[in-house]
Amino acid sequence: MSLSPEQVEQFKQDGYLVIEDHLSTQDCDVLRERAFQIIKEADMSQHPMTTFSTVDKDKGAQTRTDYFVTSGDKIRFFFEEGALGENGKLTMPPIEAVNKIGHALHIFEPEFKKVTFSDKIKGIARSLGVVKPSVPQSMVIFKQPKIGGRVNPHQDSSFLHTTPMNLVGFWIALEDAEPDNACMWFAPGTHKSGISGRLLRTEEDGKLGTKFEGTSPSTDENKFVCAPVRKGSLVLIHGEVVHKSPPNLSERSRNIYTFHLYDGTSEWSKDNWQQPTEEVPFPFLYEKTE
Ligand SMILES: O=C(O)CCC(=O)C(=O)O
Repeated sequence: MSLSPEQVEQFKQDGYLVIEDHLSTQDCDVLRERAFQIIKEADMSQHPMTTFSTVDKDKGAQTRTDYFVTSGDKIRFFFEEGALGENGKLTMPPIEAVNKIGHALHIFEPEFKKVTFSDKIKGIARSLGVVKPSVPQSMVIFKQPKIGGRVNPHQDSSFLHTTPMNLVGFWIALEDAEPDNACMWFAPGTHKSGISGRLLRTEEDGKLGTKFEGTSPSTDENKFVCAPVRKGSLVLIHGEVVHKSPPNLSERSRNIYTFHLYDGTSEWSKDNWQQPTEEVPFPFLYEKTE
């Protein structure tokens, strides 16, 4: 239930690590089915993407910002740009249009909680020397057929920043992820030179917002290697490694479940877009004494 010294070394060297057969096919299907069920059960009529259109653009934009910035302790839905018509409304059923669900599946959804707080994950966190692994967020990313949007090169610690930085992404393929259906690409070694920018939470005149300070990583395209993985594989993503995924132009989806953890002995930045709330503090996988 832990990483071998070679795996730990590989992770330190490359900034990512593929672990095959982390979940069984059945486990993956349970998570996928539940994710689709959550969408089916949701009342989308009140979603900012569906309630606001051209009528009041400013109000609509602010509502969408609020919806995102306050989503850390909730289960919310974010749509593919390619699923929106000119009036800002969905042109297809939500189940085909959702880009991701976030960000508290690991809190409110038992199946996702079980996978996040499993002994295997605890063992991996221990192997990486995490003293007090704290889980700020989780997501299902659907990468829908044909319209699954591009994810530009980025470093996760730009968005979920701690001092010192020690964020790790746990990315689990719920379906095979291959070059044709937009598997992940990593630039090995780029985690060794810090982050190039940060997304900051802002508040002006009582209005929440975000701004990006610094730049996006300018990593040479030739440095990226693709990381095709089979359904059930877990990929560990160092918070500072530059990674991306292309649009999914294929006929098949590429569903994944991901969550992040950081060492709770470090400081969660007060200007991160996501903040723990009194009702839902960031849970720990274990405390050192366990
Ligand atoms: O799954 C993807 O395409 C992107 C995921 C990602 O970049 C992340 O979890 O940081």
